[in-house]
Amino acid sequence: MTKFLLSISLAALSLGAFAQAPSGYYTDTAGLTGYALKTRLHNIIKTGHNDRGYSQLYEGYKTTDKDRYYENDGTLLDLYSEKPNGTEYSYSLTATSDRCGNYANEGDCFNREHTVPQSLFNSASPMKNDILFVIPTDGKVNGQRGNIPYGKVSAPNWTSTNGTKRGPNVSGGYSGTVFEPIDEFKGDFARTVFYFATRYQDKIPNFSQGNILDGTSSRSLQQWQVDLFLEWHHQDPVSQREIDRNNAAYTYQGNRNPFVDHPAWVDCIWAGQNCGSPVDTTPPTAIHKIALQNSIDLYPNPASSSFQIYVKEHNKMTGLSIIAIDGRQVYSESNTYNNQEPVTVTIQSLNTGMYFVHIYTEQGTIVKKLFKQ
Ligand SMILES: [Ca+2]
Ligand SMILES: [Ca+2]
Repeated sequence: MTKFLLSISLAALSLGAFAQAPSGYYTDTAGLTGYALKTRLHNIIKTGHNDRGYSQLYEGYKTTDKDRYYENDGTLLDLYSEKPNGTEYSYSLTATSDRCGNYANEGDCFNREHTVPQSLFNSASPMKNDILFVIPTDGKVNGQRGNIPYGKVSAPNWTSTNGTKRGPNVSGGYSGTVFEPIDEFKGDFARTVFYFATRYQDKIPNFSQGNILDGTSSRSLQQWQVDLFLEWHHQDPVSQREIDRNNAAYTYQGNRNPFVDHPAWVDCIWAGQNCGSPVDTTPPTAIHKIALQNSIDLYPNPASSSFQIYVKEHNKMTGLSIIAIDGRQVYSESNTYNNQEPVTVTIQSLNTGMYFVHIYTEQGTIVKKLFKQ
């Protein structure tokens, strides 16, 4: 009856570009809480981790750290120099001349920043080469940080052009000098350090602790760092950038940051809260609704000719419909969907504007806004 020539096809994963956590990646985590959950995650993310070496990081960054969110121009997205509401100097991901090298000023070159300093593990592999916590940043800003912890600064003794600060810590529990990223990326750094604390929990007792680590395989981080990163984790939730980066890193080195995939696990492990989410099967609660909403991603959005629906491992899609802003249903479909592949929906025939995509799943209906351009 509908004239709209929409079609749904199950697109094959092409070169892993649309990779997501494969079904079963987080197997045997159900029912685990606290450090038992952390240890299970440790074993999961250690398995399949393929150390690509140090020089390959620059190749990896071409897929993990491309700016598709701010300038959206395919240059490097550097968390130490990005101005979310302004223009900053730009680095090419392909020109080797933009890689440090010597620098005198911000904007001269970028290099590889160990968010947990490599001095703590004596620059040993695979830590030194792990793209999930070794990120590309401006050389000058990286140098100003050195190997000090992240923390909160109120009286900076140095500030970068995007507002990243260095100075005495005021977050409590530590009185030394710390480094504070901008608000936009505070949660990103928190989840990155939580990844490190989980991936390397077996080695941490043998590392230098550096006012960051606590020498244990359980909590792994000093309490003041836990308190700080829990705050930043809540203040700055997981962004599309982090989801995309996690997928690209998985393609690059074969493991994932579980705290980008399941933010509630941060609370369950380090705060003793939220352990029911996202595999909670109890009646809907606010947390369950958020988990349900987060179990589906729709990308790209806005979309011109087609978009894709990604279903995460704890849910299963059973159908969808698209509703125009005046309430007309312009498409509906049900099918047997394979969770391991994104569902591609062709929308070339739709007029530009906003639509509501109703995605039916085994755990309930999810409504997402879609902008056709
Ligand atoms: Ca910018
Ligand atoms: Ca963020």
